[in-house]
Amino acid sequence: MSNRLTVAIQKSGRLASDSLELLDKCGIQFVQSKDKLFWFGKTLPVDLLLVRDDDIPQFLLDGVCDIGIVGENVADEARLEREAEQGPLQLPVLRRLNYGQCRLSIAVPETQTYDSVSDLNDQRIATSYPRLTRAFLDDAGVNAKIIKLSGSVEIAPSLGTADCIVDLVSTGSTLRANHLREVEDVMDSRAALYQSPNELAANKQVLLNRLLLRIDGVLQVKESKYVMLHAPRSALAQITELLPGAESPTVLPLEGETDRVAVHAVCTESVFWEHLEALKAIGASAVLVLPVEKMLA
Ligand code: PRT
Ligand code: ZN
Repeated sequence: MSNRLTVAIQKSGRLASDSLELLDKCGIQFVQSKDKLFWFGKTLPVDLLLVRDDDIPQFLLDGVCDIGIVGENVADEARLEREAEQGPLQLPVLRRLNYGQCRLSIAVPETQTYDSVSDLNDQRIATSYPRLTRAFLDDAGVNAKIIKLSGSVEIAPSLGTADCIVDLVSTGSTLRANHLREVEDVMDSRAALYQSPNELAANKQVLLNRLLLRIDGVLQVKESKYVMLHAPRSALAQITELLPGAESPTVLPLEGETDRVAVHAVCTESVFWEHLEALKAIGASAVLVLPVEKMLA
């Protein structure tokens, strides 16, 4: 049995480069094969499968890969589809990631009046996410006809093949261009790291835990900043409170000063200009905000 961990990610598309970058930042380098389907991990026993995003949930459920990165929208739809055939299934989420954010929304033609979800009764709804849509409608007690389309869902109302749609939205410009208006949020989604429900061998579990620690470090680092400043000793408590996401900063003496000290802290949440202005207002000076390269909690 292989002692290498197999990770499936999208080969090309919206999640591809962010997923590769995440693994790269975790220190995994790959030998890229010519067919670009399987990449061998050089620096850790972690190999990559590069596939269409729609295949990733199946690969996880069938144990073709150990872990995989895919949008929650795709994972949930696939799980519901499989559950309809086989009954309840597990597709454990290991980490929600900080990219691929979007929402699955119901949109109606701009000219159509819409007061509440009950207006969808007896409507024809085009979507690539029939299971998620059905679950939402069932919860809302709505009885509508779902038309499954595999792409170009947004043009269905103008073609007359549907009355409204359920589709992914990020900026909203596709809806606007098609004279559609968002009226309900079916789900919020982002890329997530999933684990196959198949049990992992102990040595692979050790490897996975190691990888997860690195992923946590990478996710933390994105927001984290190292902040250095000078401050009156008397304002230390207030200063610590103003530093976003910082715990017990390092306090150092300043040569030749008795009531001013240097404060160093790792802020794990975004540091904005407003934070710096507030720090200055209570006596901080020489404030420096530095990026953090790597972090291991
Ligand atoms: O080839 P493959 O099957 O692997 O890729 P794909 O074409 O099926 O997927 P891809 O790469 O388009 O999207 C992969 C994942 O990215 C999705 O499953 C979501 O989890 C996530 N994601 C984030 C999005 C969007 N944002 C998004 N805006 N996926 C699709 N869109 C589309 C949406 O369908 C609509 O057509 O973008 C359009 C709307 O965008 P706005 O900005 O105009 O609102
Ligand atoms: Zn796809």
